[in-house]
Amino acid sequence: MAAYPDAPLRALIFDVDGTLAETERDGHRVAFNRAFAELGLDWNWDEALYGRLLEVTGGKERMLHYWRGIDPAAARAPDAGALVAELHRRKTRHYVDLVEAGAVALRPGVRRLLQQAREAGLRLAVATTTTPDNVHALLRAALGEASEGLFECIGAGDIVPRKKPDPGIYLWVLEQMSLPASECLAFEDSPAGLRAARAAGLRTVVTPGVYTAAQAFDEAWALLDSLGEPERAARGRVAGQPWTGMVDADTLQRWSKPATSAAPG
Ligand code: XBP
Ligand code: MG
Repeated sequence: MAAYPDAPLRALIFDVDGTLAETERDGHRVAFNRAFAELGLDWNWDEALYGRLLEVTGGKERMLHYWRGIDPAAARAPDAGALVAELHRRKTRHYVDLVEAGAVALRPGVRRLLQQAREAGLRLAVATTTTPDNVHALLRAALGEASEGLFECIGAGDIVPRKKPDPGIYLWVLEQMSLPASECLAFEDSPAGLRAARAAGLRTVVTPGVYTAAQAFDEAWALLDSLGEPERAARGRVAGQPWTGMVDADTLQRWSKPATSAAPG
């Protein structure tokens, strides 16, 4: 839109947790608690506490942050990193089990938009802080065989040294795809994700979820309650204008053209 008036839209880059699916409350949180119990820790992350801990992105980073809060000396001991790594290995296994058992579903409009975007010739990628195993498990469970080759690039986890809000994961994906940020759109659900995408130069569609609905997203290019389905339109604003409808490949292309920059159709 106004920011990149002449750039064609070539690719969509999706965050995973909170954006493709509501994975945090019934997936990641439960998996962390199972790992804590397995190793005999009395840590228990209830829904409210977990919401606060989400400000720290990355599971290992989140655990270390929590541990430093309740027992700073132990969290700084030489073997602390090894315990966090072991907890995280177990947590990933539990998360994959939960996802395979159907604990999380795709958010409204996600499957539809992914399919339509591919049919329309848009390239698709993932940029997430979560572990690659988790991404593959979610895509397999939610999309089955259709997930194979759907995303040409999956940027995930420790492939970059710093997690969101650092832009590193988005910059890595753009480099892999040999695309400038001006020809791509990012999809996010959180303030940290939006900051990362914006710092990489990406216009961003934000669909806040259960943990981020009350947060501010002033920098979002579009802010919508979902991507919308035929029977349940998305609502929100696009480029500062109120908007209601269903986000599909045609809509995104139209929004990207200068003629519509004043009034998203
Ligand atoms: C998601 C996260 C992740 C998951 C945990 O952030 O913060 O850390 O909660 O995943 P975003 P791991 O959606 O902004 O990418 O335990 O695999 O790190
Ligand atoms: Mg997210």
